[in-house]
Amino acid sequence: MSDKPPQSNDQVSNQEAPKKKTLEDLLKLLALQPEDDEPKPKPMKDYKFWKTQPVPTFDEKFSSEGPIDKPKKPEDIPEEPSALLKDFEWVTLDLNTDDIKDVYELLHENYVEDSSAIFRFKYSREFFNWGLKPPGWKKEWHVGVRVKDTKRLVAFIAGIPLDLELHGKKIKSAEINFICVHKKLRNKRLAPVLIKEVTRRVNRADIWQAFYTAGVVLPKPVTVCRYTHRPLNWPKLQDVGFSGLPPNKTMEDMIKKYELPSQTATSGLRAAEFKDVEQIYELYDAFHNRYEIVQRLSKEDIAHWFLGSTDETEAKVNQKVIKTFVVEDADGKITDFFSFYLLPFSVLENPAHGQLNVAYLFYYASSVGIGKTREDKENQKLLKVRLSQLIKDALIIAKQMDIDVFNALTSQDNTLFLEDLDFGLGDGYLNYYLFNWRSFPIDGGFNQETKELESEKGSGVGVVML
Ligand code: MYA
Repeated sequence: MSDKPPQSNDQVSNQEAPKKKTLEDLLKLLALQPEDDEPKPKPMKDYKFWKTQPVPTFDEKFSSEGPIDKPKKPEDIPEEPSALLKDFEWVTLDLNTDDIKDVYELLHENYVEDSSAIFRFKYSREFFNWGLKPPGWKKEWHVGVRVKDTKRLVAFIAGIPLDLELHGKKIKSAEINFICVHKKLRNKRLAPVLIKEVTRRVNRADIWQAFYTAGVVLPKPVTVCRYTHRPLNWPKLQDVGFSGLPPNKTMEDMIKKYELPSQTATSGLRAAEFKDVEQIYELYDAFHNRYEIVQRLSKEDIAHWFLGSTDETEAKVNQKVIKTFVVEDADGKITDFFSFYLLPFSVLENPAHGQLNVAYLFYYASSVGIGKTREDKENQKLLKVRLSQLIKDALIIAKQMDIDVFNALTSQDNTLFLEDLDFGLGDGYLNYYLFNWRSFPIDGGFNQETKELESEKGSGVGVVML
């Protein structure tokens, strides 16, 4: 991990100058991944916690998919959490109250592992209202640890309900995210305690499987995707310290390379509205049959995840975070949609820029891909053309919104358009995990040996996590 702060631009032109942070470093940061090497698994015996959990080992061979633990009942699970050290207490955070502020402050200060401490995820009330309160959310699954005396929040883990479908089988699950331990309490085995507590609470609700992603390698990923990034505002990225000018290129070359038309190209493209929920639901549901692992969404979920909330007033506020666009044809039929969410970085110690605006590709669907598989080469060509146009429009809209960089993984059908739209391969990888479920491996959109995109094969991953 580099401990040098980003250097100014004129230092890059000098061959002897220290290496600047590059966009790849930014992407590692976004992936919450150490800045040095690609994460590698440890020997299984060294996973002191994970080797005790119902997860597959790295070299395990199995011939059928399914749960790892023997079936249990909620009554078999303790009613109370296990004890913490005497200075700390368990809390259930109520994100309808000011607890939400404690959560985004803890994460702002402690979530990002950037040694120069210059870049931090800038979470907001709207981000967590959207990301942690989907239909059916449970207060009990937002678990915190506070210091008894001061009531300061020092650790957090969140679960939300997730209707997963894996290789055609529906699995009622929890999605676990945002585990965070205060920097001063790191490496004291608090993370396993948090994980066990959220497991207890989820099990008490009669749910026995979970889905989660992480930059670190744990036993055993069901798939791995690679981060990619598409600069929209090269000069600003350079200003804040992520320039990485390729050899023999000037700033003008880079501006030209990433130039976009000022207007979108798809006719009938417009912002999604509540009246579209039914049609987005049908489109999303049918399109997602093409993936091996899928998040199934109800109509309420569609309103929440794509319009910001099931409540129209709250949705307007949360639309600061989630942006969805539909394509409506002349007959009023919605043929496609795409969405992206915004999570900026605070930039500390920079006189010109206090914030880096970052967009993340979220879900999309197109009628072009419905009823077809990845093996259908002719349809893949058509889908490539359609998605390239749609996501190019997403980039244009993001640019109009003053977004500086647009990120996407190699999941979904992204490999069909990433290269054509000048997304660069990042050094960050995202591992996908299932708790208490054995699954056959799923393609993640890049070749694990060469690390290159698998443009034709694509991925089987239809789930996007925040
Ligand atoms: S991914 C986002 C992760 N968060 C961050 O990167 C924020 C900054 N980092 C931190 O706050 C801390 O470093 C964390 C670890 C909290 C990550 N997922 O307490 P420790 C294992 C799972 O001494 P700390 C996300 O949110 C590690 O291998 N396990 O370590 C998804 C070791 O175990 P083992 C992790 O650094 C969360 C043990 O923890 C992770 O102080 C999914 C060390 O503990 C990680 N990201 O704290 C959670 N990082 O000895 C699982 C380290 O075995 C959910 N470890 O190697 C499982 C499903 C539960 C519900 C089930 C319901 C049915």
